[in-house]
Amino acid sequence: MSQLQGEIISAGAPSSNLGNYEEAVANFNWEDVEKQFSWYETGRVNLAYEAVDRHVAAGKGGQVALRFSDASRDETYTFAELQALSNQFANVLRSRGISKGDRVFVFMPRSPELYVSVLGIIKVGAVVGPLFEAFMETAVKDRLEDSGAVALVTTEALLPRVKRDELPLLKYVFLVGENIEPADGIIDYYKEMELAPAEAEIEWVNREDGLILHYTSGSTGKPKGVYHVHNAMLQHYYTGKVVLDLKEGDVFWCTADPGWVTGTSYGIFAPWLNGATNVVRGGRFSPGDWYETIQQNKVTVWYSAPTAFRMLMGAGEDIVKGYDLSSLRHVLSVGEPLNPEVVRWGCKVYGHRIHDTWWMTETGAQLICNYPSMPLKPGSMGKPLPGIQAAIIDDNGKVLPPGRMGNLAIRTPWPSMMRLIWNNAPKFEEYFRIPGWYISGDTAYMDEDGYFWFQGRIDDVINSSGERIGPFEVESKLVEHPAVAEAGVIGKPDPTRGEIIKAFISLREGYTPSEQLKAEIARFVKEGLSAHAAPREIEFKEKLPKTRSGKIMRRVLKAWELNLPAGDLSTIED
Ligand code: 6R9
Repeated sequence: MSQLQGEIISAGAPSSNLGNYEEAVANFNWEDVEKQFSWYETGRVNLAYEAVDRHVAAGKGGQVALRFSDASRDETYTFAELQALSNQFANVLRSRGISKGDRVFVFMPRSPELYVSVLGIIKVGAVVGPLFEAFMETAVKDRLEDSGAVALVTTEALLPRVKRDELPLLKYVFLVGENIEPADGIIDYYKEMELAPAEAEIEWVNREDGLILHYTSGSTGKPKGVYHVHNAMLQHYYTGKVVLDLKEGDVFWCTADPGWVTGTSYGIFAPWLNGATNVVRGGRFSPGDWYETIQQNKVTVWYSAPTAFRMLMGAGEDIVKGYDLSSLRHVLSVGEPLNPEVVRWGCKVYGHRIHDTWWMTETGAQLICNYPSMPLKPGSMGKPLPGIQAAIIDDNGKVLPPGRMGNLAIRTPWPSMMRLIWNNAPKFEEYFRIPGWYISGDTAYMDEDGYFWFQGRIDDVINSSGERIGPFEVESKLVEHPAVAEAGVIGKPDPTRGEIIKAFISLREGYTPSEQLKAEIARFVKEGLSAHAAPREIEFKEKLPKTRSGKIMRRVLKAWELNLPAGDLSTIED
């Protein structure tokens, strides 16, 4: 067991929304959460209505919903304005016959149009498919093809990455940009918006109807479409209340991009379901710009990731002194293990505990968290959300006692649990192979006080800067390069990014290893798949270790890299 476990930082805010943790757990009831929504009385469900229109109906239409800024724009939108704009986009979609259950993707950098589009798609009952702006041709095509997307919202700059001739089901592209030439299937976003009425009928759906399809990586196969339903709003709302601790008047900033689940569940749904002002900052990471964002918007609640906090720590304490960060009340983290050192630094430099939270694309919302009212153990992910039962179980489903490492598992179901993997029932069932449990793929242990401690992944999934990368997707791209015979990809530990992608490659006949070839291969992945999936390190090998069935043994590559014993080699080829 970790010797870190003894360190405790006392509760920050006993008067937070959750209040006493044990009492909240004992008294918890999801029906009490349901009562917060208008559909508890009306029976009419739509997440977009609850996130936006409900606040307007309650007389809060003039409150600021969105504060957007990037290098060229600085804009503010009230709930009433968001309501009107998302109605307009819903009308644009309807005029093209797009309706309930259709998959409509958004592929663009963070912008007000992105947020308006997501809300409009949900308002017509269609399913949102967010795509990260760094995705290149192959990544975009795989996702649009698998989901059978009928429409896409994108920008002129990103359009060349959409291979429309290979996507027969993709009927419409709504293009955000100036001076757009309408062509077949290409629709001028701004022009249509201008003509569309600002009132729209909301498509009332069932709680179990589709909301969003997030593609994420596993260790094998192509990315999986993780499908969530409107019912997830229960947990988005509740975690927004008790984990983000959102209160009337809060200004919330989630630094994640909506291409990833944190950027939708917490960059869109949780803050707006709670009526908070949502800050969105476009552009790249830079410590000065980030502190400026907090200062300028008077951010009160800030949700980011360990890599970002480590980079801010690397930028030092002096730069912090140049900004007024006194608006901050609550700071949180997600995506990868949060180092105790970073938590201590946060206490010292920001004067705030950084609250780690654990969850996954598949879980839809936070499950294991640190709460403002609970003592914090640096290095621990915290305790299960009230209403959630988490446990460490062995491979047969036996619950293990405190201190024993095993599978981190969650009792099924919970409101924001994924409802299916698109087109892949066997993959979905793998997560539920032990009756009554969801198997996360993470390993952890629970201590005597009920705190959970992350240990690692069971599979080969790579976590670089909090982004999940499937080694198979990268390997598949690598072998498309003419010089590459075989490729094996692993996560190599890295002090800032958690892990970086390292590729072991054997070359085809006629190619000689060189630094130039390494750079060219890395660029090939960057341009074909996405920048975050490109290997930062490449090592050429004569031969890669393989099983007799021809599978590359990443475990052996990892052992090579870390100078560890390679373990059981009984299945190796030679
Ligand atoms: C929300 C999100 C999920 C995987 C998960 C785990 C890792 C997330 C963590 C954490 C340690 C935490 N992870 N939170 N590891 N401590 N607090 O990140 O979703 O992109 O699907 O990644 O990320 O390994 O299984 P997703």
